[in-house]
Amino acid sequence: MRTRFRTVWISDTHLGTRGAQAQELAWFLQHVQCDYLYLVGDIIDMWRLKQRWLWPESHNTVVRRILKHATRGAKVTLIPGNHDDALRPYAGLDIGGIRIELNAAHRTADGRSLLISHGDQYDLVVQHHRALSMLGGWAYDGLLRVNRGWNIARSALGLPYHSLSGAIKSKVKGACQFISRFEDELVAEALRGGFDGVVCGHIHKAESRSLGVAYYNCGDWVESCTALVEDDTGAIRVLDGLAFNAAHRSGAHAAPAVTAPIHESPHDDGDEWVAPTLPFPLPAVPARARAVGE
Ligand SMILES: [Mn+2]
Repeated sequence: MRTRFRTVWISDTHLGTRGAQAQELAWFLQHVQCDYLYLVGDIIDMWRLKQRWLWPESHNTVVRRILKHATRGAKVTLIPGNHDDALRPYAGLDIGGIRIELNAAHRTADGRSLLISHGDQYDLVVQHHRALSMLGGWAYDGLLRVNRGWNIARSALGLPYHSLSGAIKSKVKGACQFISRFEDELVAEALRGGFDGVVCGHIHKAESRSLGVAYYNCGDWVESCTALVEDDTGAIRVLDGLAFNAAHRSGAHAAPAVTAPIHESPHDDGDEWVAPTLPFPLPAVPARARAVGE
């Protein structure tokens, strides 16, 4: 049984890293149904994959479930982030039913227009100090490893999950200033473009609030496991993916879940999958486009 939303946004899944919560994400993707699915950047962590190849089967499962949404008729849009900026030259192309765009515009059910962007273009650290931000990424990965050890110890003692790295980040004053600066830049960009709001990712901090225009952040699937969802009235909220998954596992979502008919075979559980036609060889990338995201 799947829960229907009009739109689902996810970002910062960082597939290809050990921190990626691929099993939870695959479960989530299997149990939602939507008309629009936006992948708001840092979906595949190509920076890390370049350093060390890591691709467990669960990461493949996530990719299959995303493609499955496209074959079921959802409009799937991928907006590359800084960790998957190698995809930026392919903006404007359709690959396996997934539309790649540098930024996108979304019209909500209640008629609002939203700018959708990963957001790193508005992060001055990433923009001008790529080497520095990669070092930051390395430090961040170290923190996540510590966080995993911390929570293995906590669960052994019967204590609930606690995000150590989240707690440290939210207490660091510099991080707070960095985050509010990032939010201000994105809100300003939305205002410049005449949008009613902005949807982004990048800083791994899920959010839904008004900063003059609506500011939505998808969060991530490394620590917090969050998504943004829009219902048929146009209301958008942050969804706790782990709570959603737990409710589905316990059957709590079973009855009222899907309101719209799903046209598919009763055995369509999400894993059997027909390979999409890829436009191989991929078209040559114009030299100018390569500069994007550097
Ligand atoms: Mn990012």
